[in-house]
Amino acid sequence: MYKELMRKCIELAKKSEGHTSPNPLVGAIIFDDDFNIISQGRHEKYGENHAERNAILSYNGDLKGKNIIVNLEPCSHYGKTPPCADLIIEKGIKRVVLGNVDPNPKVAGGGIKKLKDAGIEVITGVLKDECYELNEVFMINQIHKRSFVAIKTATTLDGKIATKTGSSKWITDEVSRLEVQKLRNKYDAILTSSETVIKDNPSMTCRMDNGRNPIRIVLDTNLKTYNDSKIYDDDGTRVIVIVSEYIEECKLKEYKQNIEFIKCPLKNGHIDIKKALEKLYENGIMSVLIEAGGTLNNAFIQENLVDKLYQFVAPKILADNTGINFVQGCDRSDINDCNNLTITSTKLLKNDIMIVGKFQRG
Ligand code: AOF
Ligand code: ZN
Repeated sequence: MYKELMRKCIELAKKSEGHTSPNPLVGAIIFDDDFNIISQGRHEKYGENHAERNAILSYNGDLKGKNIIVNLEPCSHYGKTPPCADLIIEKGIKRVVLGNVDPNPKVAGGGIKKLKDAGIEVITGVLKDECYELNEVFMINQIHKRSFVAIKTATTLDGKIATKTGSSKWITDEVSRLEVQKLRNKYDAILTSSETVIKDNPSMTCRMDNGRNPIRIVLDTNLKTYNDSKIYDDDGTRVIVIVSEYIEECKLKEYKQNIEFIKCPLKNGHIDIKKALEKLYENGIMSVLIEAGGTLNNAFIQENLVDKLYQFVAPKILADNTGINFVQGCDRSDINDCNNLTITSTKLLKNDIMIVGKFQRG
């Protein structure tokens, strides 16, 4: 029964996708000993009430002797709101069931300790893997102090993303493309290359109902993208262009006012992508979805900077030697040199397959 309720907490929390960063997705449900749901709440938006507080405050009656289930340990610190653990104790709740311990050093077991010291029963680890996956971005941010990085690609069955002339519209169908919109809604930022901006002139916005635009990031070492590229439209969304540390100030001034420039050291004549990611994390970007071509995808993969791959595969075979691969740039003759992933899910969409894989990354 706890598992069933935890699944509901996860679904509840997911409704806030795209709105809580850098904070976690959290859902909380209050229930009685017969597992009847009394109240529920979620963390709706960054800076607002935590899930437990919303679940507690949306019920007017007495909560003495009731139970609460939540995917993340209740907090014990004074942040934007007072500690949720204190409120749970104050309301006389007798049992707290949770998924993950909070890795945030301000909490890190402190919430559990507070509850236990007050005589409350605490059950931990319910659906802990599913709860961790829900907050994979927050977990990586807190544990490794870096951004979570994913690649999204749309390929033919033979792994091509375009013909040599750049013809790529459309490989996958509209159902796959809607899934991409959901990803854009979920990630803090979309990152692409100057080549993709020049070739495809993408807008990289989220056109899903009730969606929100991700921050748009372009890697443009020598600033060769056009100022009137759609990606630079001033629509109130942050736009960041990462350029060489040697770029002249006067060149930056030729571009639109809404663009934030970040100067970055180079490595072999290109932006040092590891350093670029560090700078993005310093700039508050907790998760990055790379939507670019084979060369940039490969650069990130070979430097072991990717956590996750979303590959949309269409039932098409391009069968052209000169077509562009979704990762390219290596010269390998030994099959043992492959980059390996673990497939975490596959989903048959209308005509296409969505493959989600994880890379081994510290
Ligand atoms: C949330 N929502 O439902 C829970 C959180 O910035 P603050 O003061 O709101 O505190 C954020 C921290 O509180 C967050 O990093 C996490 O450790 C803890 N729990 N946060 O935003 C919630 N339960
Ligand atoms: Zn809290």
